[in-house]
Amino acid sequence: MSVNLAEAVEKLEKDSVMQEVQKRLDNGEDVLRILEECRNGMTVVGDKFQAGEAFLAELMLSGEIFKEVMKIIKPHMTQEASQEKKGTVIMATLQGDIHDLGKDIVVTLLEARGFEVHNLGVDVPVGALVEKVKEVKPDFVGFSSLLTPNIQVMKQTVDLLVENNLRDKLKVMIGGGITTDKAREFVGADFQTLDANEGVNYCVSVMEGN
Ligand code: B12
Repeated sequence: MSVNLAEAVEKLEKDSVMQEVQKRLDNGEDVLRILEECRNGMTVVGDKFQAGEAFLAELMLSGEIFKEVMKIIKPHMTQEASQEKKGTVIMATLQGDIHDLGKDIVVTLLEARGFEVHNLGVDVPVGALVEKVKEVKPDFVGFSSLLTPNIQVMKQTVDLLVENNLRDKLKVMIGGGITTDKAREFVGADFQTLDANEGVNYCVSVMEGN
């Protein structure tokens, strides 16, 4: 019998989630589809938290389950790793925000498609990001943001890139649960998405001059 993955994540049924993910991997199901279903379950946990119907511990547990899922899914995402370097990307979750699950999916997919990725982690100070841009001169900078106040921090960072004459030399992309096209405009980014693969396709198409 097939298990509803999003529902199992929502109910925090770790064993059932892991068994179902393994079964689907064995059946050759698309890994991004599996991740999307898990993400949908986590969104419900988040909504319940917001409505006061779930505790922080439950939010944390949903994150832990997702990390375990990523552990078994990751080898299936890196198989097609390309030898030729496509471009350089700096990825970060900026200061004030420690959510990293979505960012790390983007990192894995970019690496699998041949990009050199500098993953600066979470809670990254604005100044540190700008210094890293000076050092590695990337083609892209990607911000992952899950907290509303972080939109202001992304804008501050892009403004600082402009002040340092670094903005014209790179593309800025943003993603993560709370980002929208309106947020992209406010931040001054080039691209926004809620889909990791779409972000990677954007980088590929820019590098190919499309
Ligand atoms: C798991 C989780 C946590 C975990 C995080 C674990 C971790 N290591 O990341 C923990 C428990 C630590 C946590 C803490 C908190 N959380 Co939280 N959390 C969540 C939850 C349930 C899931 C987030 C997630 O990982 N989703 C799965 C990933 C895969 O999805 P994703 O990030 O959107 O990424 C996908 C795409 O967006 C895209 N993507 C992501 N980034 C990027 C970047 C680029 C460049 C590109 C191209 C694509 C891309 O790729 C991914 C796959 O397609 C959300 C609920 C929600 N609706 O999102 C709340 C949520 C984000 N949390 C919330 C809150 C309030 C908090 C806390 C403040 C709670 C508290 N009182 O302490 C703290 C904040 C701590 C901090 N300073 O950051 C709120 C934020 C509300 C807001 N609008 O500001 C949410 C929305 C819950 C809610 N509905 O209230 N949280």
